[in-house]
Amino acid sequence: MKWPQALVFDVDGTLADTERDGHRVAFNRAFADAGLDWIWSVEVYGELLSVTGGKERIRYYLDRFNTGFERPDDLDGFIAGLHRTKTEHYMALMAEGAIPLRPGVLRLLIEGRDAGIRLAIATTTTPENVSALVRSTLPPGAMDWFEVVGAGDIVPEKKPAPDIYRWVLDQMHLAPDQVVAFEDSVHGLSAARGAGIECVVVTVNDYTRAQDFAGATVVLDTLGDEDEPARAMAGRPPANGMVDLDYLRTMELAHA
Ligand code: XBP
Ligand code: MG
Repeated sequence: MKWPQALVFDVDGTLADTERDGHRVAFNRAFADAGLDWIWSVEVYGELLSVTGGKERIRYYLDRFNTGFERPDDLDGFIAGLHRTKTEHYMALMAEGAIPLRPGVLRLLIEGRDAGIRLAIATTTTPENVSALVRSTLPPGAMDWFEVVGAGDIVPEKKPAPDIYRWVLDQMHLAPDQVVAFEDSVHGLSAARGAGIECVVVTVNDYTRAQDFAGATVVLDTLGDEDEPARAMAGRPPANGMVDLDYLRTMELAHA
């Protein structure tokens, strides 16, 4: 049987380095719009990333970093409203082309597509954010490249829970050992491994580089491109410097 049958991509940090200059900025703009004096610095945001999901992250901030804030009676509604505004700001940032794709992403997507490998997304971010990033970085109509997009609140438990990967597998009628996942963070790795899926980790920035990626099939700095070969932090790097289908197929042999 051909392996892998599908490539399943995380979005934030994996397709593009969106957290510091995308999500963080959008949160801060939403707070300013609401008249709040909250400012999430680069450092604080690094700590807030221990919780995935924007609404969950705001709640965590109030629980741990801003305990003095006088909470409105409808805290859920308040957070949801802030998060809606944040999503609008994030989409506007993407439309301006604020964040490029990471090296090798477009190359691997095209190779997979041309070879008839199925493509999917498994992310905790809001679905509109996925489309906004795809629209701003990939050719017109590229959302259709992804057969399944698992995103946001579609599952009750976000990463590191495996739910989003299980949901994607379910939609595609695939077993965990038929696909490979691409992640940039320990939460994403835990989610993929929890669903029994092999996971290539591409570290992205200071937020995730030092994390413990035990359980990853390989840990690389990027997927690699012609002019920018991938380097391995753990596991075997691709001989030609690029994560391509030939390289991924050797991973299956390693786990046979
Ligand atoms: C990404 C996230 C997301 C974004 C915010 O994690 O944690 O929550 O930071 O997105 P991963 P929303 O890359 O592991 O999927 O505000 O739209 O929730
Ligand atoms: Mg990620």
